[in-house]
Amino acid sequence: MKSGFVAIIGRPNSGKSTLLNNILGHKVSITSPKPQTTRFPVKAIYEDARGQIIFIDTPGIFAKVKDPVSQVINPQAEKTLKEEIDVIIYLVDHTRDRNIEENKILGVVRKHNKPKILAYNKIDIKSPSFLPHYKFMEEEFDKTLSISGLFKSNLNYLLDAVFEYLPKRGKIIDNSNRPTPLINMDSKKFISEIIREKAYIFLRKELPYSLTVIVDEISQRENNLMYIQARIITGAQRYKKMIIGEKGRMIKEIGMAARKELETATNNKIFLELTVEVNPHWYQEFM
Ligand SMILES: Nc1nc2c(ncn2[C@@H]2O[C@H](COP(=O)(O)OP(=O)(O)OP(=O)(O)O)[C@@H](O)[C@H]2O)c(=O)[nH]1
Ligand SMILES: [Mg+2]
Repeated sequence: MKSGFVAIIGRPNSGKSTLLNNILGHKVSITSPKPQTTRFPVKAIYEDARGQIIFIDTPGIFAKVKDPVSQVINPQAEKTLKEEIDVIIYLVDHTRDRNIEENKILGVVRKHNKPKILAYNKIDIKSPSFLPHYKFMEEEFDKTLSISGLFKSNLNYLLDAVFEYLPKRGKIIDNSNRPTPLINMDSKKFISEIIREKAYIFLRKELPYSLTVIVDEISQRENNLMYIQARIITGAQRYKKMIIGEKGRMIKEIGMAARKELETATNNKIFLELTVEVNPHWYQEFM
């Protein structure tokens, strides 16, 4: 059999987390239409008759590193590539033109002498397409594929390519007793991510970058009821107001969407107590 570590890298919003979830057939990494959704490398196991892959979904590398969130998450993606990686999947969103971000990532990838797969993602979208602007990259990669992570097109070819380049080796992680393919998240962290995802989806543009979510308690109550207590922590009073929304409508919407998804995932009834707190140093303390 074969096994190894496979990093998925690419610009923010190129579809890395969507791809990982759809390869696994299991949601492990949150996704949203806003860039910089993933904040830390998410590791998860894929397995079939050919062997075992430990996928690492990385935060998209951002060109501007002035804001505190990018300062924390940018180095994480680069650090992942310094760890032991057997294959790199570089996702390109062909619907957006090349820019400084893309150059930065290409620079990071170039330093690696491991097998590299270039995957043009979102091929379900025909126009706009900047594919010709990326063609020059193909010669630096061992293989080039076109995929749609969202619609699961050509993911089998992507997996074939990954297995082709993985070394012959036994299982890296014993997954016989694992409830999920996720490696580096416990249930508190996973639930906080689901809540953060809903905040990304419902809140206006800049706001998601100014918050984090902490789950303080998960307890099993009678009649299949799971009680979850969580806090959204944000940097300023005015953000708190926006997160709560008029007559509490926004926080209610975020909470309801998170609860529904968690109920489906756990097959439990869920009571989610969600509050909002201000802490100007949240990114130092909680990221
Ligand atoms: N049409 C189309 N949309 C896609 C595809 N893959 C992802 N998307 C959308 O692109 C957006 C970003 O997807 P994510 O998976 O969150 O992207 P990401 O690369 O993980 O982003 P960061 O974590 O911010 O770096 C979401 O709105 C996805 O639904 C695809 O194959 N086709
Ligand atoms: Mg992501």
